[in-house]
Amino acid sequence: MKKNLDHNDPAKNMNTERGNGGEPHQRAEGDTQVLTTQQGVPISDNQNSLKAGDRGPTLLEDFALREKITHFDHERIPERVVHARGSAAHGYFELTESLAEYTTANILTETGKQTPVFTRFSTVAGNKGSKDTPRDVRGFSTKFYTDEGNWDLVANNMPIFFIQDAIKFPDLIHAVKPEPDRGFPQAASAHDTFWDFVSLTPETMHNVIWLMSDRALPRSFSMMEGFSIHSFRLINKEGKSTFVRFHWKPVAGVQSLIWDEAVKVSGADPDYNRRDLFEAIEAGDYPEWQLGVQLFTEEEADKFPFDHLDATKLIPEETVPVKIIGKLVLNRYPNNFFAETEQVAFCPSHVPPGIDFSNDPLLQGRLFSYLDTQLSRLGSPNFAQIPINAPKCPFANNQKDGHMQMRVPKTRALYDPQSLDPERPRESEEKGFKSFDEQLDDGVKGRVRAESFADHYSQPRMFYRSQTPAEQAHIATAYTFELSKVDTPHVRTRMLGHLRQIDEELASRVAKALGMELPEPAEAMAPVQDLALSEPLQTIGRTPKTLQGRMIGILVAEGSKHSEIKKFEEAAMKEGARVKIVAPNKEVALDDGTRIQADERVSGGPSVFFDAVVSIIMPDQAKKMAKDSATLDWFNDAYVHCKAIAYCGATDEFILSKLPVKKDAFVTPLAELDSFIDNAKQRLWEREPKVRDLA
Ligand code: HDE
Repeated sequence: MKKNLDHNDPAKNMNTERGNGGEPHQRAEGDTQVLTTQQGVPISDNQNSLKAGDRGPTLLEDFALREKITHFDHERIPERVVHARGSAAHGYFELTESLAEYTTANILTETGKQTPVFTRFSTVAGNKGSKDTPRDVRGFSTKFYTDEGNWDLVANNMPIFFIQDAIKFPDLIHAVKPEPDRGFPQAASAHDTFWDFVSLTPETMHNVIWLMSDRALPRSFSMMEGFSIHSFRLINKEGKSTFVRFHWKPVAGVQSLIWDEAVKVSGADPDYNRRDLFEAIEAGDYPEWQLGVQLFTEEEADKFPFDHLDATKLIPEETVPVKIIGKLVLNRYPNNFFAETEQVAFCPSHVPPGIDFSNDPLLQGRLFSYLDTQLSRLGSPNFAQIPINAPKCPFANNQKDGHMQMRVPKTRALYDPQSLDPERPRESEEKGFKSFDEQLDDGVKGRVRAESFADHYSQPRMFYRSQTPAEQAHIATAYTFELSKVDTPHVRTRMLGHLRQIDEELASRVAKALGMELPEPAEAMAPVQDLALSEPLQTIGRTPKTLQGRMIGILVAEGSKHSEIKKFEEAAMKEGARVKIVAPNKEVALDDGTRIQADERVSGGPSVFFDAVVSIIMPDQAKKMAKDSATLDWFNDAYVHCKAIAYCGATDEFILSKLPVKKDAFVTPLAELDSFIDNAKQRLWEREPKVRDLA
């Protein structure tokens, strides 16, 4: 008898409309136009419950009502304990350089092949409903549906982590989450418990300084780097191992918000990054990254002035260059947020044959945690069968039963070895995953921390000193802001002691801005080294001159010149920017009689939404708008956020003249269209110290 293994093959159950796996045993939604119950019974009235008489009691027998309400009552599942707020997209990965010399994994050896992927970006500390723009680390997880099983590259947008050993993770997270007695602050590290913990845990200093940097405020998901952090292993045909660290490099370059902007964005649009991802994909402006690898041998690693198994250390690109091997393109927004973005389950232990783990003690703890937390979050060991989690290659095993089992194996023999069913799957020595034959030292069992993990200050020092002056000012200002929210004096003092080990000038700036005396430097467990500076750690210095992924706001009003608006729209879009029209009303009539619909009203579309702004308004309108604080903020904010502004005569006369806006190289009349377009590709950082009190 032919055995039916179809249910093991999600490819055969693919819902073609969505292309991301369907529901194996149900007709796809949309097959019928008639509303039905879960049992498929057609519903005649979805507006009124069943009652005894017009004004009588509702009847318990109304199964349609009970089923609908019961399902609704159970719609929520627990959110992720960390990285709860996330946004995701489908896309593909294409390998451009084969790593066949280093690994057998098909995904890293078959050039030109496109593998489907699902990528989820997240903040770490905030709840699922929190804002997109807190000062926080961002998650960057990618599930590659390879033909040898799923590979999850569960990365962050910073190349190092706060702690060296997984046993400290619950402490770190308890410290950063809202304080348990008061339930605030939400999605913020600026409070006593976080700074208490980190100031007592010097290994956190490197990630903390990244958290104080502009990297913690990404302008867009498509403008973030991603890092595996840990070293993994690649294993080749001969069983030889090479260490690897994975890097995502955004084609749009790394760009960030200014803190004041992030604060205002979070009020005006808590979904700022999510909306940007959605709108970019809708517009065909697909976010894209290069995949890079740092490859090194055990012998090379032995020469690094740090231990690569320590997740608080990055490997400078000058020490091990990043080799670009492929590209990631996100080109399809999920159809359903819950089914896909919420239910996706990433796990760093999902690797195909040819990729293996290192002994990084943080990674080792992660290999346990993700499956464990997902069992409680998704409620059943069968969550791997949810379409977004199921592999797209054939899969088969003897696992059975459990809540929400979707598979219906037709066999007597769900065990191994067995001799009753010759068609059941067997292990394969040739194809199967094998761990690297690592020769282990005969160490002594113990709760230990390697001495090679002891240097906590040299790399944060290297990071700070590698930044541009504007970035250094942002870092000092961020420490000042965060520590000003700490009420316990000894916690602030202890932090200043650490900053003295990182950089004396940084410590003095922060102490001065806080109005505090500098304490003795913290004790260093290992000598602090002056490591070579590394330019790729900068962001501002490396902003690409492009409008790709950027958004231009054009302010218009009744009677604005249509031809002028079109000129700016066309010039911006030609260079890859998206454009939004902002006006005092939702609809306006332009000078040629055309009625247009504004994307935003001025009060709902503040200039923090845009990378550069243009104002094309007639004098009567400008006079009126100059009385509106939202309009004044629109220009003032664009100016203090160092953006390019193109203005018309009326804007200049009635609005800019009322504001402390100085005509610098980035504040230009409409006639200078070309220089506006050029300026819109970056910010005028020289303006910043003139408009903001930086530490
Ligand atoms: Fe995670 N982390 N993590 N983490 N992590 C989770 O798994 C954990 C760490 C990262 O979009 C959880 O399914 C431990 C480093 C991302 O769904 C949980 C430790 C890095 C995401 C968990 C770390 C990450 C998570 C919570 C220290 C960067 C979101 C929900 C040993 C390389 C994945 C879940 C998504 C999620 C545990 C440290 C990245 C609790 C124990 C380092 C991007 O299992």
